[in-house]
Amino acid sequence: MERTFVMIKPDAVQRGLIGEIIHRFERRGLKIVAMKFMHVSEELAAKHYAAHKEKPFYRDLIDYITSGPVVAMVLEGTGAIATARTTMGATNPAQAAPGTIRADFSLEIGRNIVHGSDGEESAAAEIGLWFGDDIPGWERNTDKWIFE
Ligand code: DAT
Ligand code: MG
Repeated sequence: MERTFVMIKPDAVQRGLIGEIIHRFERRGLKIVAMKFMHVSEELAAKHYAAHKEKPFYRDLIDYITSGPVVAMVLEGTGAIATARTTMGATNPAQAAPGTIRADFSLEIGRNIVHGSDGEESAAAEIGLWFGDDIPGWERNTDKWIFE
């Protein structure tokens, strides 16, 4: 079963949206297999956003993600990587579809409240970086009503 890394960013934590965001993923059927409330070090932020190092917005991005606590999690389910991304909506909330997390709760690209891995490679790398590679699975009583 596919796994993806999701992070509730500092703005969402500050705005009291942790429960609301987790609710969206939970309700969709994605299974939480790891989760922690934590502060992001400069070092972890740099590793997480290494692909964006040369971008003009890189410094702002690092400042933003280290500006307060976040909630990091690993979600599991059928096509979890793409499903989490469609539940989140487009990177720029101005272009995100109504009903997505980003469209419903945010306005600007630099305050887009949630992160989700964008592919198999980044999902594996981000899960390893934030949680290590030994996350146990668990059997959810509702699995057979959500997964065929
Ligand atoms: P996503 O978070 O949807 O995977 P990304 O990986 O392209 O998007 O970029 C990571 C984050 O960087 C994104 O959530 C917000 C910020 N960002 C991306 N493009 C930006 C831009 N053009 N200006 C400012 N911030 C940007
Ligand atoms: Mg990305």
